[in-house]
Amino acid sequence: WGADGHRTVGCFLTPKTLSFVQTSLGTAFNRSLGTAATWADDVKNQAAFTWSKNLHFVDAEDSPTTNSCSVHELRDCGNGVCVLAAIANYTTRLVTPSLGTEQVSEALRFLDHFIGDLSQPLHVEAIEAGGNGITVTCQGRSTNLHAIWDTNMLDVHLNTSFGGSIATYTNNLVARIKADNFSVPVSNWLSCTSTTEPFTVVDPNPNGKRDDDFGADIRRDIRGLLGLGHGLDKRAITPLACPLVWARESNLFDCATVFPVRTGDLCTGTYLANAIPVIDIQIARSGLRLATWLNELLDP
Ligand code: DCM
Ligand code: DCM
Ligand code: DCM
Ligand code: ZN
Ligand code: ZN
Repeated sequence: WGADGHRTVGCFLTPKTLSFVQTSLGTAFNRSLGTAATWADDVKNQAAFTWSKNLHFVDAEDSPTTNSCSVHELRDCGNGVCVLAAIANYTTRLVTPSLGTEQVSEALRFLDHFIGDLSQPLHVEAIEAGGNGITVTCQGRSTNLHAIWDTNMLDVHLNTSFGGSIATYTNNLVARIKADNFSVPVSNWLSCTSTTEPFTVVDPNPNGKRDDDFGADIRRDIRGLLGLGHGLDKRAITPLACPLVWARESNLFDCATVFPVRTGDLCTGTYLANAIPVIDIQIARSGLRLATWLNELLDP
């Protein structure tokens, strides 16, 4: 769902950031973060990019069906192959010009996409591969829980309230951001935006455990352990504090909204009605956070 949200981003970039972004993406991506946001999904099944497939999510090993939600950097991304480590990796690569313009542009496309993915609650959940294995009904058709959160409920929402127009929807989200018209004040969305603050091991989580409670083996050397997979593994990635904060926020919706009471057709009635405010705030929030992240990196 990132592509839709990231049409809102252009409005919040500073002139300097916007100029960098437009040049870096180039005409191949319409000089637009909205257009470029789908690239990472387009390439992940191509042989040259299969290594990136598991960077789109973090398999949080919690238990949303018993109302226990949590994300732990070390438990859930201990091997460094997850969306949290990917955001850290591409944040660094975006501001490393020595990599060359193509790699910097690729880093921007990945960040554009992964900050959107992180806002989808089922991209921060391990159960049944983020709900891909849970069969549900949507508008009379059999599909899976992950797919309706990625696509189908948003499509129904667009058709029902915005004439099927993504532009109308994103303009509405931008207006609501500017009017501070969401259940959580917009200023709170930006309480954690540092692009450099590292994740620290002594990291209290909602269950009162610490992230360093997950085994001596993974306690030894976080920096060394959290290198990305495949050909990237020689480079240590320092995981960042703020993407973990955003991940926990997403993941809490698994307990509050995604997993409870899943009966009947989920793309209508109460389930959809409960999902819509989550979809709206998560898409709006990820767009504004991406813009803020890019401004901090490219126009500090
Ligand atoms: N947009 C808007 N109002 C703004 C800024 C942008 O309606 N103040 C729209 C124009 C594009 C989309 O948001 O449809 C994002 O633009 P871009 O393609 O530059 O990402
Ligand atoms: N996905 C996820 N968590 C997993 C596996 C997959 O969030 N453990 C996401 C990635 C895609 C979607 O589910 O958005 C479909 O995955 P795939 O294309 O790998 O079937
Ligand atoms: N790559 C990446 N992140 C890194 C290192 C590399 O995404 N930290 C990507 C860039 C190339 C591929 O992996 O697409 C191989 O890069 P290299 O030959 O520099 O290892
Ligand atoms: Zn994705
Ligand atoms: Zn998905």
